[in-house]
Amino acid sequence: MSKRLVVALSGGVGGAKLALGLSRVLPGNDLLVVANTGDDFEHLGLSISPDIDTLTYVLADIDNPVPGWGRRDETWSFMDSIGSLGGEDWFRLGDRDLALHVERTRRLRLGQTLSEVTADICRRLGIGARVVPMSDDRVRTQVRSDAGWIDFQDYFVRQQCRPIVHELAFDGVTLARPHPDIIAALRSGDVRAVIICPSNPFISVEPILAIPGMRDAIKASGAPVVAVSPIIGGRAVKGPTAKMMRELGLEASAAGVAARYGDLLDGYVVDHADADGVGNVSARVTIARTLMTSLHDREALARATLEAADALALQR
Ligand code: FO1
Repeated sequence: MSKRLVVALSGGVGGAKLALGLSRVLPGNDLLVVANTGDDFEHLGLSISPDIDTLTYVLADIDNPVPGWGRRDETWSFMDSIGSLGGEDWFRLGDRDLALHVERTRRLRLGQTLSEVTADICRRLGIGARVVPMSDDRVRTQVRSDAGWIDFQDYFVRQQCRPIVHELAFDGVTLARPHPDIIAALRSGDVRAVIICPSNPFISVEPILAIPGMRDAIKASGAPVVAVSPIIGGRAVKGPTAKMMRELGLEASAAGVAARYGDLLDGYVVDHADADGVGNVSARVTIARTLMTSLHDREALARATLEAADALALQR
């Protein structure tokens, strides 16, 4: 009986594209997407989980494909009004999107966990795959710039990634427990592959891997671990990955990202543009088109990544 569960680690925009591809080539209950919550923050009195929401909207096919976050067919009356009242309007919350943050905040205040709220919202939006926060405990990515430590969204959105990044920290991560559903899946003996989606390795994937026990559980799952490079041709497809790597003194390349994941990787999927730069990557390299512009691209990359994992499993 072949193993069926696929566990995908994902952040926001880039990772969500591959998560969608995986959700379309796998039966719904065979995919468990581990969502980064290090980007979460409290804003306007609301508990906001950007990567969970991006994954949810993308998997429910109600995402706004232009920025990659938020909902399509959005209106902005709340933002316009909050601005005219002198409130903070740098973090753009559309009227439809706002309803999710208000409802999540209400339920969390009633004592529901982030994962309970996420599961119910995914069910209501008709999502077949499981979206599970990496932990129900609080983890907050902090960025140390010349001006000292700043919250992630302040760096990423309000300051548009301008500050120089000297260091990253995941506040609370040492006390965070991996969500039990993730550990149960990894221990099931039924995992076909662990996929690290092409999200920013530092801000989206490392918070997940930094949770005590997570890395060991992935290794002990017996499943091949395959990452998809978020760098294409030495430039980050979206977001500050390449800039951040340079500022952190790391090689801003597909090989640099693989080195960051270290011995966790069995396989690594890179774009044709980086084919000759990954000679010294210890993981088994697969060359594929990793730029995902169409739905077909998302599905094709998902299939290529699963095939790479299956080939590795045959070697075991
Ligand atoms: N990113 C921006 O660059 N500007 C925004 O105004 C913005 C609003 C926003 C609202 C809801 C949401 O779920 C995500 C939003 N994002 C915005 C994206 C978010 O900051 C990033 O996607 C992640 O935190 C990084 O992966």
